[in-house]
Parts: sequence; C-alpha cells; structure tokens
Amino acid sequence: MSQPVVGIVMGSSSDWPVMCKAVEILESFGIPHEYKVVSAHRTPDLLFEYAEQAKSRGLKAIIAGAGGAAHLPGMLAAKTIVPVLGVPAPSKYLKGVDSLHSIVQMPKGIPVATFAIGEAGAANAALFAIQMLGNNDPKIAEQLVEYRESQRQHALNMSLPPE
Ligand code: RP5
Repeated sequence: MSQPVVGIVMGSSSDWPVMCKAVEILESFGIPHEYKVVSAHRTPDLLFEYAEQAKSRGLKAIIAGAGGAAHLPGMLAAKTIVPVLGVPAPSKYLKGVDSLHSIVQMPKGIPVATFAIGEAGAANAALFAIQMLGNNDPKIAEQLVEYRESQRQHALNMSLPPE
C-alpha cells in the first residue's frame, strides 16, 4: 500500500474489535492507512514520537480509540496539528461513558473530534476522515456519494416486519 494518509491508533489490542470497523471502512474506500497500538500511559514516549512525526509522515488525520481514562486522543492532539478523531472504546465497568467523557471534554484550544462509543463511532470516524480527504479529491468525493446512495437503497429495500 502507498504512504498512509490516515493513522489509526488504539490503547490496547483489546480495542481492535471496535477499531477494526474504522480499518474496514478505510479499506473499502481504498484509502492508504496504518494501524498500531499506542498507549498513552504504557507507551507515552511512543505516543509523543507518533504525534510529532505524524505531519511530516503525511498523515492527514489520526483516528485514536481508547477506553477508560481515555487520554490517548487528547495527548496526541496536544502534540500535533494533524486533526485527531477520538473514538471512545467500551469499558468493562462504565461501558465507555467514562471514555466518552474523557475524550469529548477537551479544554478550549486543543480540539478532538469525538465520535460515538464503540463500533459506530469507529466507522463514522473513518467516514469523517474520508470526507475530509474528499474535500480535495474528486474521486473520493464520488465514492462518498456512491456510499450514501447504497445506504439509501438499503433502507428503501427494508421490509417490515424484518425477516
Ligand atoms: C485502555 O485501557 C485501552 O484503550 C483499553 O480500552 C483499556 C483496557 O486495556 P487492556 O487492559 O485491555 O489492555 O488503555
């Protein structure tokens, strides 16, 4: 694959079942991407290195998923001007509401675009990154129009009660 333009990072391999939904979307659109475990509290030096090199490596967006006290997206955003898209991972005891609050409540000045808890959030973060890329790439924009059309057709073909 050519040089990645979207980076997907997650705090643990246990986040993969959620974050793979972002990977699947990027793959279906043919967007060059990479994915990696980067933990804010277990590998803070790696986090800094990843954020500091993101722009020069050509990343246009970073999708960051984490659970619990989910400081990964915010700390990445603190160290790069590449847009960071945060995905709250479901957590064992608080079901990801803790992750959501810790990602969405960034203090003024360092934004993290925050998505829904779990798989829908991961998929939508990928779609949002693709939409940003589509601003400067007519082929990607056309793919997005087709994707919306396929969803429209899917809904129109739904029958009730569901089979
Ligand atoms: C966070 O803690 C990760 O993002 C994960 O969601 C959560 C639990 O991590 P593990 O204990 O499963 O490695 O760092």
